[in-house]
Amino acid sequence: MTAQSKIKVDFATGNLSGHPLEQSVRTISDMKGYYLDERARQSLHPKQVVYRVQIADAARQGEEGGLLLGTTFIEPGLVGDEYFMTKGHFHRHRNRGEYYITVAGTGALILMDETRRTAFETMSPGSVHYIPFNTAHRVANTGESVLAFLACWPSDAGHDYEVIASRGFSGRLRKINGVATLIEEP
Ligand code: S6P
Ligand code: ZN
Repeated sequence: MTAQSKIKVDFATGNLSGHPLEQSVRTISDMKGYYLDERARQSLHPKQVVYRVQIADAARQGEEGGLLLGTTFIEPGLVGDEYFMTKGHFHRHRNRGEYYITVAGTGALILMDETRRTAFETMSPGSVHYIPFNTAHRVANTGESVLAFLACWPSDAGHDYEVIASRGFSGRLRKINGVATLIEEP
């Protein structure tokens, strides 16, 4: 007996199609507090999309032993000298890792361990990134086109946004003289 998979990935764009598919959007107004230059953020249209996330079979969230698959699309853009980026999170269950695979565009995966040591890996089509457990992760679009990446993570990982929302990462990725540079926070 053969069965047809219900979800498909378009490897040109990263777009998932089929169902069940859950989609969410983060706009400039959702990113309040995440950027250094709050006036620059306020000068942008509040409904400007920063990123979108598609998750296949999102109902599996919370299920022990399962895996989730999703695509994130980050628009190109800057808030002051900081790139459009995801909020970033630790997994609620800290001992859960994740894979990111870049499909389109260029960017940076910013990683911070629990001692607040921050580093980044550059992302380009085909690049594979392993996010170890106990590591906060955020992606910034450093290019001129949409950055799309696939993610695969344990369904029971959960998300802890609190630490990042309140303390941020210990470094910010900023466009300095045209170059993506990680600047340590004082
Ligand atoms: C989930 C995975 C991604 C992110 C997405 C948006 O563990 O890391 O699907 O959720 O890239 O980022 P954030 O920080 O807003 O969840
Ligand atoms: Zn994650």
